[in-house]
Amino acid sequence: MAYDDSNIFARILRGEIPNDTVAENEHALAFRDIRPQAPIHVLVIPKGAYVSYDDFAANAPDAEIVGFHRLVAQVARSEGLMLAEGSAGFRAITNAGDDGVQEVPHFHLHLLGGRPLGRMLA
Ligand code: IU
Repeated sequence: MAYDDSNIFARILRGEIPNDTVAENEHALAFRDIRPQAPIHVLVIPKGAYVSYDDFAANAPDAEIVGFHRLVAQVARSEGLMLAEGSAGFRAITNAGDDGVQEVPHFHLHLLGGRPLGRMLA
């Protein structure tokens, strides 16, 4: 699927739409989901144009992949979700394509926590 830069997260990255930013680095932006599914629900997106996780993992430069994941860790730490620092846990997921029920076609990782999240896979 070709990347369409009219998607809402591309518009957030261009500063056309406000967002509740949690953290940012050279390669990625983290902001609160507008429809939170848990007390902590942060989306982390790369600044580059990738439709979905597989596109990002296959095509992003190494520095962007590392920068993205370091921002995930930074947010996990600042939100109190790090297991090594006493957190009860969290979930990190990414939806891809129609079967994955991906709503926004710019790769994003959901970081969820702050309550027991239940079993996800039946
Ligand atoms: P997806 O199904 O993994 O693509 O989920 C998209 C998420 O983006 C979903 O949780 C929305 O609540 C969230 N979101 C948002 O935070 N801000 C927006 O303007 C829009 C969607 I549109």
